[in-house]
This record gives sequence, C-alpha cells and structure tokens, in this order.
Amino acid sequence: MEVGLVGKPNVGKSTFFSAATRADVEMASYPFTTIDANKGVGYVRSKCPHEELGVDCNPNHTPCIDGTRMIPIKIIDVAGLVPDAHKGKGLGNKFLDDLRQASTLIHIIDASGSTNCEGEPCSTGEHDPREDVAFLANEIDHWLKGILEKNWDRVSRRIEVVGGNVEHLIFEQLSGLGISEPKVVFAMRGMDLNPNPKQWSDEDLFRLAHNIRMKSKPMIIAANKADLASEEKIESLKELPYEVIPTSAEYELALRKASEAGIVHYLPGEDSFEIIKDDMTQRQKAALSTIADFMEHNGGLGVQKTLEKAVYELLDMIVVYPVENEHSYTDKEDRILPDAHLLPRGSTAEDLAFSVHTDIGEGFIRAVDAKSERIIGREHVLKDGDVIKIVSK
Ligand SMILES: Nc1nc2c(ncn2[C@@H]2O[C@H](COP(=O)(O)OP(=O)(O)OP(=O)(O)O)[C@@H](O)[C@H]2O)c(=O)[nH]1
Ligand SMILES: [Mg+2]
Repeated sequence: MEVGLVGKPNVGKSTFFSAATRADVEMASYPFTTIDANKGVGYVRSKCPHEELGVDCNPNHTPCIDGTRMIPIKIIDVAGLVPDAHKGKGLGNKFLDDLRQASTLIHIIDASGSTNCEGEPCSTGEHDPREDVAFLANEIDHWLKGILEKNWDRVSRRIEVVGGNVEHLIFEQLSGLGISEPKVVFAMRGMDLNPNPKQWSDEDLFRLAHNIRMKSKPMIIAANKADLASEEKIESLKELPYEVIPTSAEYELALRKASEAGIVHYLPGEDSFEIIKDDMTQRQKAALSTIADFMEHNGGLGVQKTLEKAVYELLDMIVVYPVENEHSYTDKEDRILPDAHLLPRGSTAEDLAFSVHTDIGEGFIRAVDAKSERIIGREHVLKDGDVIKIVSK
C-alpha cells in the first residue's frame, strides 16, 4: 500500500515526506527541488490489542509505543506539477508515472497562498490555493486518459471485430496502476457509453479517466503552511469537494527532530508535547511555544492526521494481527502479537492468509479468532483489531 504526495512545486511535499518518514531529503524554497521521487516508510497508528488481551507485546516491525501500534506504509514524494504538465510543461509527465502504484493521493497545497501557479514564492495571500485543486485533478485525469488512449485504435478495433468485455479491456489498458477490475466496472457504471469503444469521443475518454481516478485513487488535501495562512484562507478551503486538513509540515518536522534530540517528548499525531530538556535557548523556547499554540488551535500539526484519514477513511483499511498460537498470541519465535497487517475493510480470513504469504493463502484450511477462540472459515469477514491464527497445509 502506497500513499502518493502530489502538488505543484514548492508547497512542502518533501517537508511533509521528511516529517512523516524522517528521511533526509532535499527541501528548498524554489520550484523543482525534487526531481527524482523520494520513497520512504511512514506510519499510521492503531490501538494495540495487547492491553485488552492482558499481555505485553514484542512486535517485529510494527513498534508499539504506550499501547499505540505503528503500522508502516509506503510514501512517495514526487516532483512538483504545473498546469499543462500533461503537455510536457515543467517536468511534464515524468513524475506522474512515479504515482502508478499509489492507492491514495495526498494533495499538498500552500494554504497561505504564498506560492504562485508556477511554484515560485509570492506575497502571502496573493495566490488562491483553491485554483490548485482543480488544476491538479485535471492534470492527473489527462495523464490517466493518456494511458487509456495508448494503442487505443488497435485495442478498440479488436473489440469491434472479435467482441469482448469492454470493462476488462479498460482494466488491461490500466495494468500496472494497481486498479482492480471491479473498480473499473464501478467507475463505468451509469456513464452511458456507446457499447462500441471505437465510437467513444475524446470527451468520453476524459470522463472515463476522471471517474476511474475518483474511484481508484481517492484524494485528500493537506492545507500546508497553515502556520502562515489567515483564518479566512483556511475557511475558504472548506468549500472544496475534498476533505481538507490544515497542516504544518515545517512544524511537524521541527518537532520530530526536537524529539529525536531529546528536547521534547512527542508522539506524532498527538495534539501536544512535553518539554523534557531545561537548558534551551530563548529562540528554541519561543519556537516551541509557537508550535504549541498552533497545535492547540488546530488539534495537532495535521501530518499524521492526513496520513491516517487517507488510510483509514479514504481507503477504509482495518488492522489485523496474525498469530501462530491463538492462546499465547505468539509466532514461532515466541514474539507476542508480532505483526499487524493493513487490509481493506471486508477482507476475509483467506485474504489475511494471502497477505501473510501466498503459500499460506493457497494452503488455507481454517482460522481461529483468538479473542473469541472460535473457528472461522475462509469467507469469514474480519474486523479491525482482530487477532487471527491461520491453519494452513
Ligand atoms: N511556513 C512553512 N513553510 C513550509 C512548510 N512546509 C514546507 N515549507 C517550506 O516551503 C519550501 C518548499 O518546501 P519543499 O518541501 O522543498 O517543497 P516541495 O513541494 O517538495 O517542492 P518541489 O520539490 O520543488 O516540488 C521550503 O522552504 C520549506 O521549508 C510549512 O508547513 N510551513
Ligand atoms: Mg520536493
């Protein structure tokens, strides 16, 4: 599962990425700082079942901090996009191809309006960030349309001559984009397209690309640089047809660094932090006090909240804990609650088995819900927080 960070240049995508992954990447106040995509691992939080089960956990790759499990997610930070990128402007389409595998997009905007259309700094409030939302979605739609159109004459002719399922054809055209066939069927429903794709107009293909994006790569907006934005600017973003979360990637990065340096105790996503070092300079104290005020006003810094909304709400994922012993909740190495898997809501015990390993999925016999100690079958739909043992050949 991969989350893509998109937006025009200079809005703070790499700062957001660095805050979320703590990878050191290039960030600067001019456009096109990032050229090659940065890939890294961030986390979403989930309540660890260890307390409910009355055990102490010792996880493998999903650390548990004070009862909160940190579940890794892949994050990709790509080059900035300018209007008409799909025609080759700016860095053109190059960056869009980096987003093929992203399941959800976080569109980062400069909510303070201090970055113009081209990604160059301008006076605060001068630019209307709402304009960026429409243009970016439009660029992604054009990019998807371009993929749909590749060899379109040959492909649509095949349907015309030998027949075949149009949805399947579209699905095949989009292979490599991580879009499932049911999503394509869902996107095409009610579009009233001519059954013969050879008759589709340019406009039809664009509408189709748009619908596919809306269904397969849901988007949320991080209203970044909220620390510089006026109340009115933030308020004006509420009318956008997407969920908008005010963020300050800069503050998040500063606070995570302060936490690593032992200056504060801060768990990403919390709405406050604790100062644990006494000897600070006046400047450090003032900076931390500004950050604390922002957090109080906004209920946190927004970075973690945006990631979690994308994963848990837009993608509707749940967290499930596979174990090998349903009584001690351990794996072979006696690690208690060793792993946590993110799965789409509606996933079954068999889906979990495949997520653990293809062989386990193929050899699935039955599973046990460790909390209720009930035996469950392959079709059993899992719930968030389930602890499951899989019995496999
Ligand atoms: N005030 C403020 N400045 C920020 C914030 N996030 C990023 N910045 C600044 O904005 C500038 C651009 O940040 P980057 O992270 O390099 O932006 P980008 O979107 O990756 O830019 P490109 O790679 O050029 O597309 C830098 O000077 C950052 O310090 C924020 O939340 N608040
Ligand atoms: Mg960048």
